[in-house]
Amino acid sequence: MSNRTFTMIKPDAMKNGHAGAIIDRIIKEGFKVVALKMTKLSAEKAGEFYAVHKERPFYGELVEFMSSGPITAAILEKENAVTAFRDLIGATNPANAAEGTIRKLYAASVGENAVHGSDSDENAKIEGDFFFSGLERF
Ligand code: FUP
Repeated sequence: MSNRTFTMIKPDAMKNGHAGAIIDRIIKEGFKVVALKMTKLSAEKAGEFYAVHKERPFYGELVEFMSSGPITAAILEKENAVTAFRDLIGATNPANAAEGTIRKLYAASVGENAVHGSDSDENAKIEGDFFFSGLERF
């Protein structure tokens, strides 16, 4: 079990001014931020990041949304980071997310759901490498 996961604060949460509160919550939950940057995905890069969903009906909207504005990307460290972080963000659809989770607090819909969290150790590594060079992680 790896102790790192990858997250993005998505364009909706960035636009609505929730980035600071979300990062604060993540740190208070015991995650250490080992890489952090604000950036903006091109449609091409967003498509590449979500390539696993290429055949899904929501892929076009997902790519459009994720390239619609800046995001904050981060690598987080904690014991059992992937599982612990998915517990903290809650279900993909905020309507189904548990009380107090980040998506319950800040997300409006399944499409615009405030944050991303890696779903496996393997993807955490792939996604962290997608955004950060070795010089940008600590
Ligand atoms: P999650 O791992 O919780 O981010 O969820 P998924 O990997 O299943 O989905 C990735 C992203 O696709 C979601 F964050 C939002 C988008 N999505 C939709 O827009 N509609 C859906 O029905 C499912 C996912």
